[in-house]
Amino acid sequence: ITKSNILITGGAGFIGSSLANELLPQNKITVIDNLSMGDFNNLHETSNLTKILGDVTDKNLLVKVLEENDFDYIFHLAAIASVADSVARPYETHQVNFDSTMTLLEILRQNKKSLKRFVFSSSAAVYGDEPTLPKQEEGTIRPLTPYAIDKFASEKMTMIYNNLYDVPTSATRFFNVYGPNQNPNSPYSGFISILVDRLRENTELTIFGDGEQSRDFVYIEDVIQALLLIATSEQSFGEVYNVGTGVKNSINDLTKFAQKFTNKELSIKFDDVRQGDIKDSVSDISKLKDIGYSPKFDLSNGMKKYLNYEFK
Ligand code: UD2
Repeated sequence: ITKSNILITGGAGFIGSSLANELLPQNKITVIDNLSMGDFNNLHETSNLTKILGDVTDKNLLVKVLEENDFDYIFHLAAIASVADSVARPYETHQVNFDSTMTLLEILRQNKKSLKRFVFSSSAAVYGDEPTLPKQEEGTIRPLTPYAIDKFASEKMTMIYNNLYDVPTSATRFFNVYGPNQNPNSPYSGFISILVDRLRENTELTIFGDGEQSRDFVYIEDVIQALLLIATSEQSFGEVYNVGTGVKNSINDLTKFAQKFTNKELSIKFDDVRQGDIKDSVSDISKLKDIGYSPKFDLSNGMKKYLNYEFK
């Protein structure tokens, strides 16, 4: 994507800021973020960047920003990305994780302007504890938490606006994304960001369960590749895509790898399995491959790059 006008909600967060930084040299970027997990310092300062401190639940703000700009691409990445938080605060998280999507779509239905694509970021959470592996887009959906329900509803609404109202949309289902600038400071932060934080601070790591549970850990650069492909493919209108690597790794293997690579030994406490935790998760990425995706990072390359960045 070049010479485009782009809105990134949640653009100061982990995935949003990485996407913004990738696109900034060649495009004009507007970022909306309430800095609940994000940080404007994640973004490269350039004259192409407009930062708006605000909330995606603020309808007037969204109306104003879309009125004043003519966006070619909108990446809706703002979310309360915590499953547990959605269980504790279902109504508040619904406003962020669903209502904001609906508001944006509705503004666009009334005036698409030059919009080429609206990309919504959904989650592997929609599969719930469905045990069939790997998870396929057309496979069973079993959303078990307010978070998963809101992501699924947002995703479906995003597709329906494409099909019924010709708002050009697509959606992603992220698996476990990791890399630089992922905020480790919440108990529900990504495991890898917590692991790296514990290595840096020499503090105790807690592993919930026996550590044999596995996830499809996908490096941020591959996620950016996927977002750009999905936003620009002619095939992806009204479609949702798994974004992962297609390979799973256990929490224990990951912990061993990181200790070995950094030459540090962590003190590890094993605790009870986290409520609602899924045993194994891995994506089928054939659909994404069909539009040209080819992940550049396996866990070992990705972890090396991330650890080199953190321990430089
Ligand atoms: C991921 C997403 C979540 C949702 C979900 C869908 C992240 C950060 N979260 O949750 O938004 O999409 O997938 O199923 O990507 N663990 C520890 N110690 C810790 C932290 C975690 O042992 O300090 C374990 C945890 O119990 C789990 C695994 O590590 O078994 C991965 O946890 P996570 O929070 O990184 O991601 P997950 O898969 O629960």
